[in-house]
Amino acid sequence: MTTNIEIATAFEEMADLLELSGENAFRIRAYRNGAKAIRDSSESIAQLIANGTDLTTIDGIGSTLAEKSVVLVTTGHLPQLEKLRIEVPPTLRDIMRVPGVGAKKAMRLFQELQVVDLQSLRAVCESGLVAELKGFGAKTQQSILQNMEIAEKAAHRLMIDEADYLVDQLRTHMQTCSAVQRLDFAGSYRRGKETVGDLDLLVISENIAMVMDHFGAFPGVHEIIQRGDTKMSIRVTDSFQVDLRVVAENSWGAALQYFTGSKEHNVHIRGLAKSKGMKINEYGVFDADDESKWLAGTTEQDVYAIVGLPWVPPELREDRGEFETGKQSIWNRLISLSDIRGDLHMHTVATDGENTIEEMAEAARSRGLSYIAITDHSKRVSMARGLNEVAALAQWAEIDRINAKSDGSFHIFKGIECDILEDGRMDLSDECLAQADWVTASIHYGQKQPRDQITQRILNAIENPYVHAISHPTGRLIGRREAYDVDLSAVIQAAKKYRKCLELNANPSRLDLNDINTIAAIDAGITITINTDAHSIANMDLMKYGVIQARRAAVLPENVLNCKSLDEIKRYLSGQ
Ligand code: DGT
Ligand code: CA
Ligand code: CA
Ligand code: ZN
Repeated sequence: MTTNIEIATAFEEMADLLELSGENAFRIRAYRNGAKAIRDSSESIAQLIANGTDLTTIDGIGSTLAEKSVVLVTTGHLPQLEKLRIEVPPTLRDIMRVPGVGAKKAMRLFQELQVVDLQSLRAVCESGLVAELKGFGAKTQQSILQNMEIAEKAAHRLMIDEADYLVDQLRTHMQTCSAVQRLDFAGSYRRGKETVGDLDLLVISENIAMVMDHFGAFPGVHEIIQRGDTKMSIRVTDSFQVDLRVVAENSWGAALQYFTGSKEHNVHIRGLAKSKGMKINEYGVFDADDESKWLAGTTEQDVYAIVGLPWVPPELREDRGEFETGKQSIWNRLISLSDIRGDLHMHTVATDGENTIEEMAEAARSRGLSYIAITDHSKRVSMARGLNEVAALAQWAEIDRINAKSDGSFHIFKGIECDILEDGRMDLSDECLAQADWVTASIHYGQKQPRDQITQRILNAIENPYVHAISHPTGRLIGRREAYDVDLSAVIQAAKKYRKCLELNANPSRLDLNDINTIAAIDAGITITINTDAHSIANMDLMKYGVIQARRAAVLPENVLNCKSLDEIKRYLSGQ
């Protein structure tokens, strides 16, 4: 049966190819919205079609997409897509994704320089042909070359939420195989890395053939790459690989440890084992002098214990100090999702969000939180209809009214995501900001300014007495846009001095700060915030990705402002 991922992928490709062929924006958006609705749907579209359900009842799906979904599910083909693929090389999609290129430029590169993929784009840039194209120039050529590197790296890695989605699908599928005794995902996914190069699935089973047959029958399979004695690899979607390894019960811990990695962590642990006269591999821990002597391997705990280590949380396995005894005592207190008590960055219908203040509050409450801050954009962000002083004050008055009706167990803080203007001033007046409970400052414009200027803008914001935190301290979009050129250690020092927070944005395509930056912030003694920056109720579920990133930096609840209870944060914000 056709999976939701397959339908969504087809519509996303339609949208891209239509954009390349210059189709109108309205039609393109319909495909993108539809793809997203289908990807996010918890129900199987194919099943709904089989039941005769009218797909247009799903938000985001109109009659055209409903019709096309039926065609795709019943015939396995989408004729319009196949026609488009002949007119426009599908590999041009990679080119339009290169920041600064886009659909129009991609099409011109194709028509005028016969560029069809990233490889040929690199070639024409390096030979200087792009610089000579009208409307391109040497500067564009240079920036394409730089940005291509980001795009090439991103092309074959999934962001953590995409990996999560695929893991759920694979888990559900593999669990229906009676030969599977136990399964888990190892590799970078288990370590919580922000992007994942491939998935590493481990299974205990005594019937390898049956497990492999079942794996090969995963509905999302594009290709079976190889099938060996204990290892099998498949390709799902265009380019993403999943490795399966079937292991024996008494090797489970050793295999899980080995394939979770990282490589650096494993090199270190192998050295440690060697120094103790042992040998460690994916089958177990053995006596170095007599390799037939199996010493451990059933559980990960056993493997670590025999080399004299406590069990290491997977997120910390990067050989960044996890072998130093001094650091190990805090591991049982690493932050987890249940430590988060509130969310201090989110948007409503007043700017570019999809839900009202009350809807956001209710959604937060139902997720077990005791407070939120509403932080809509300020006026400079005109694209999102940012609030001016009058509108901000009106919103805060509304929040006062909503809070007044509450029983006090949940609180909405009056906040604003105030823009740091290109010249370094705050977008809203101090008189206005002084009336907010919570001011988080962000850069949205002038992101390409030189290092000194960007850094100075953020320092100005930190020094402003009404600002509590910096949102988007790096501004990166994973796989799409590099961080701005900011001196983050200067920002960290200033945040420390003025006792301001830096935000670890939990959105999986942002996650500013990254793991290394988070470590630096925590080491400097900064309190961070972990916020979803939700633009809808559904976005509130992204909090877990921020927490995973924080765990990679060994963050404890006391390092995070929004782990404070409602009473504690009220006291903190009132300066007591
Ligand atoms: P990824 O997939 O690029 O996001 O990163 P990982 O860490 O998942 O890397 P991957 O899938 O190549 O391998 C998973 C783990 O298995 C890796 O962290 C260490 C271990 N591993 C894989 N291949 C080898 C190998 O040839 N030698 C050693 N020592 N370890 C390996
Ligand atoms: Ca992997
Ligand atoms: Ca792998
Ligand atoms: Zn925001």
